Amino acid sequence: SSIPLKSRETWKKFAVQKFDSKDSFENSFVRHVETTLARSLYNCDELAAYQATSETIRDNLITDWNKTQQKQTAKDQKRVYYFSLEFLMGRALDNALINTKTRDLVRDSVDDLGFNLEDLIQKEPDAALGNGGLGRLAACFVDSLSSGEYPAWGYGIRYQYGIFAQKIIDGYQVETPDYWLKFNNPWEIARNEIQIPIDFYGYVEHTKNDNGVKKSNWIGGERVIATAFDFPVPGYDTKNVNNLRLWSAQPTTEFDFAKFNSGDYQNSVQDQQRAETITAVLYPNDNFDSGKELRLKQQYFWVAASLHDIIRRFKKSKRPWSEFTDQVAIQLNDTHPTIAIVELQRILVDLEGLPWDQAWSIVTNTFGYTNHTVLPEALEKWPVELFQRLLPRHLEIIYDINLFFLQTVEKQFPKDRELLSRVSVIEESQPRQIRMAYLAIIGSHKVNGVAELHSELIKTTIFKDFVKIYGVSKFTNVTNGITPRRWLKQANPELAELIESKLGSDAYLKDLTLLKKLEEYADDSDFVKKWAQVKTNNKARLIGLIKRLTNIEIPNPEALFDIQVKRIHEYKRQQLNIFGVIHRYLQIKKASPEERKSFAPKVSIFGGKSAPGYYAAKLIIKLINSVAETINNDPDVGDLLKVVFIPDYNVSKAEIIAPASDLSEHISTAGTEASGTSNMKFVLNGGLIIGTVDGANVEITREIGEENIFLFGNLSENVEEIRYSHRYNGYQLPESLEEVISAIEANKFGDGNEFRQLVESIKYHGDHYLVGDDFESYLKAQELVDESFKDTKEWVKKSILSVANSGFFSSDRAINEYAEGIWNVESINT
Ligand code: T68
Repeated sequence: SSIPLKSRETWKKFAVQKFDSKDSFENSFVRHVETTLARSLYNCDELAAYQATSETIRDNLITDWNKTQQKQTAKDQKRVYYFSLEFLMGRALDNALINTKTRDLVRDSVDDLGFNLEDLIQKEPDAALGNGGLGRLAACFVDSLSSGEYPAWGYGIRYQYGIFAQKIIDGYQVETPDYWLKFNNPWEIARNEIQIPIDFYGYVEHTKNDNGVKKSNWIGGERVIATAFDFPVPGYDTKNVNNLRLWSAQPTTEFDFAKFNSGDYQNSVQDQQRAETITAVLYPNDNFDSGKELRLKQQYFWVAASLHDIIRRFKKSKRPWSEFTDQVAIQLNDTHPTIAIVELQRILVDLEGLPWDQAWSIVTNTFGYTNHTVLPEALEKWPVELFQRLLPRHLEIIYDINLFFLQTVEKQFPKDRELLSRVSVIEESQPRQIRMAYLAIIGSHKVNGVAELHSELIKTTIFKDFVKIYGVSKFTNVTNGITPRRWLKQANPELAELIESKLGSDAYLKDLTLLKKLEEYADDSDFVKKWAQVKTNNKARLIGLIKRLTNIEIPNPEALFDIQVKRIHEYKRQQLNIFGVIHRYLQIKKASPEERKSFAPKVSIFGGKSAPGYYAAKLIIKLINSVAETINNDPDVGDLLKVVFIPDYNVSKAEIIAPASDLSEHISTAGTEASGTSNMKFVLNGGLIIGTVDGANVEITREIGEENIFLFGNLSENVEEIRYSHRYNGYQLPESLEEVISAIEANKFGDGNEFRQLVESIKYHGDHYLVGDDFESYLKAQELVDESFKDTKEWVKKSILSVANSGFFSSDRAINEYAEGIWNVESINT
């Protein structure tokens, strides 16, 4: 479908020009207002101006996107495909302005046109197609893949509803739908011409070919169409623009004529409509597997469409199948896309006619699997019966994969029946279940955890047997990272500017280790003063957000801002934090007016969503709000303590919150938080951390120095024996925590009865998350924080040194490690 040579000169004459001046920007802006939006200068509000601005930027991105794809096709090197059921992208406009370095020009231009850029940026709804860390990691990774000029695509689902919007009503979380596509979305390109049929249900036909070789053929029973939406992903300071392709489900245009002719028109149309429900809504659970049929349908739909696309691209190159793994690397973001392993094996064996072993070697060399959790309730399992109905041929293939795997294990460890049943992909439970993590390990050439401690833990706990079988080299670590473009330059422009003034350029945004040079200024009093001023300004910005969202006034911007924002989960222990706040409150109440003067003023800030069906997490939200209500209205407390719950925590709010912390909390029970990434965001923005020895906190400590972090609590190696001891020897909560619980029970924070379950799980039901065991140590660490904060100069010095040594936590570094150690892929310019 390419244009004949004789016409190409004409094309080239009119090749699209990118805007590169105020004139050319304004020209394009007005054209988009008048044509794309069909409006005029008499009828252009901020939303329209946001859209015309975005359309203009988008034109530039698409121009570069096209060239990038041509260049990558011409070079024909190995590509990476990042499969993720979640991409928590947030807003696109500001990020595109920063990455393409057009922000100043665009600010001046929209000013000319009668608008304020900051206001236009706020008009964009977040693309919130993810739950938390896992989805945001995928978003940081596609930014780094583009910035590092890797030939890479992201593949996911274009949900019509992202993570729900959270309202707080009477202190309770109330979920409302996030219909983010209400207005035209300038950041997506609908590829309606791409229509991939995806089948479900049906049955398998077993036949033999002319040579007597067995053949299997899946006849699907229900068909939907996958259509593509492309999101251009611009790299920083490069013309490289990669593609994020998200799939949307459509009904087939074929009609059920049997039903139609039998007079059942209504039902035959309704069946078609059901197709759209597949990509309607993101499942709102973080670190939890709910096992719903529609979720499995989402997974297969997305994975089958993506593989179809990848194989079509591969076939264009006319290479033999033996070269597939020189061309394609696929990374599985958690087990959610594990069915891709089975689907590729099915395509190669059933449709392409490859022998099983050859197909299986292609499959295993193609995939890499990233694990994000050790929590048992989060490990995916699917009932065999469900697979039998929904994907009958895939079930057969899983049985065969498992059979061949168990045969090799049997050879290696003869007569160890226990081992065979432990590592079998099929769990012989009632009902029988398929263990997706085991399938992912067996079908991949590398398995990685997301922080050092976590990667060690998976080798010694949940995947121990597989280390014995495959050897330790199959298991590796890639510590998570975050993109400094969004999380420093975009979120904290003042700090970025101050840093640039000392480093002499913005090169640190591509090589974050250059921040190291800031160490030289940790004692420079002028620099220290400016550094502190930036923090104060960012706190003022957050005070404004809090006032707008909650109507709570923060009277004292000098107070210590202590922040915990992340999904609400018992393992993340927001309950420990709020109990600490209550303890502080009780101390203030007990103190005389004279003694009260010695308390350091503090603002305790929370934010985060609970899964809609997670009762305990919802109770924690209610408790935080009830405590806030009491404390904020107690005249004895005054400015000494304020408690805030910021509703609807999301990416765009995180951009305001992360730069404003003095202290942030990363206090999971040791061994439960695989990595954490907000810890990295807060450190990079000059906040100090209070945390447990868990996830990436360990490496943060190593990088920034233990004198710059407030660690506390039991170590992960002791957690199991403590739990065991709780169960068999009983346990006693510390006095300090008993006092806190008594205050709750005495209705000091609304009806104490309401929080009974929360209290009882700690007091009587084993205290699984070790809140009691870590409480005193937590209070001690908080005392050290108070002490430390009094010495402003020392505190700011810690802040500067932390930022200077946080370069390791760039997602650019993480992506380079994946590229070299797992994908064997090179940047396009090497
Ligand atoms: C997070 N996992 C980890 N899961 O909890 C966090 N789960 O420690 C880590 O830093 C981050 O991944 C990135 O590696 C999640 O966010 C989910 O959101 C999730 C979603 C669906 C099902 C299970």
